[in-house]
Amino acid sequence: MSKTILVTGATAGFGAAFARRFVADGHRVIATGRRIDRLASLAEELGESLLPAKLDVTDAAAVAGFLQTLPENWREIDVLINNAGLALGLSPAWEADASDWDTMVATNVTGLLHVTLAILPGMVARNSGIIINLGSTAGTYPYPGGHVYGATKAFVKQFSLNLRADLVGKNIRVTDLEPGMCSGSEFSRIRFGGDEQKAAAVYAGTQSLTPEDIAEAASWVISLPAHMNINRMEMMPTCQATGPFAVKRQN
Ligand code: NDP
Ligand code: 8X3
Repeated sequence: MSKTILVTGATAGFGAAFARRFVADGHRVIATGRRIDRLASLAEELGESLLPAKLDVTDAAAVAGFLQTLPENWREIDVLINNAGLALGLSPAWEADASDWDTMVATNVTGLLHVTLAILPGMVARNSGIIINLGSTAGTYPYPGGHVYGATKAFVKQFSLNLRADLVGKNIRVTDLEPGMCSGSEFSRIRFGGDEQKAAAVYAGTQSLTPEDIAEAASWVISLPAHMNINRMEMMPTCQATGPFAVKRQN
């Protein structure tokens, strides 16, 4: 059955792949983000099943009033994909930029919370809905320079699980989707302030996950019978694994 799906951060990477996949699956997508030109191109590509709408998830007032700005027949959201997010920097914590930390928390944590609160009450009133939050392997496995980014994703994971605690018995599902290394998005370019070489080096010599792989996983989650909740879904490319504990030895 065709669903109405709200995707945050649909101007690039996973978000654009979600939009393409969900429309191909026969759903309607509200594609949001800050770069409206990108959303207009997606609308041109995908036709009337895609509604482009500007939304900065860090703008609390815009998020709170967002549903009311949509055409009336687009306001009942069946599926929310909380995808907008970013990492900034990879230097050790003591060399980090406080404003980068603030932006990551404002987007990955506060923004995700506000969007959830704008959409969840309608789902509860209809006793129907699916929320997929973009967590990350970084929310479980620490790595040097991952400090605040990983911590925001750990928050997303626990928030997802806690939402289910509130929603037990209701027909509303919540999944924390936790990809590992994934190329083909703007993630590393944004992390390294636009430095293409540094970004490319992250994926050199790997066959990383792709945004289409992540969309495949989300498409499956959405297609499941209503009584099945996937709590967490962690995925990595076969070239990646969790390593041993780091041990710093004295000489
Ligand atoms: P991209 O950088 O390609 O896409 C990020 C998207 O988030 C863009 O569409 C951007 O849109 C949007 N965004 C950023 N800030 C805001 C904001 N304030 N308001 C609204 N939208 C915003 O990254 P990915 O596609 O790789 O990442 C998508 C999600 O997946 C993120 O949450 C990321 O943390 C997570 N993730 C990524 C992994 C990876 O390896 N790539 C692995 C695991 C998780 P715009 O700038 O136009 O607003
Ligand atoms: C993105 C994956 O390992 O680059 O969440 O942090 S990682």
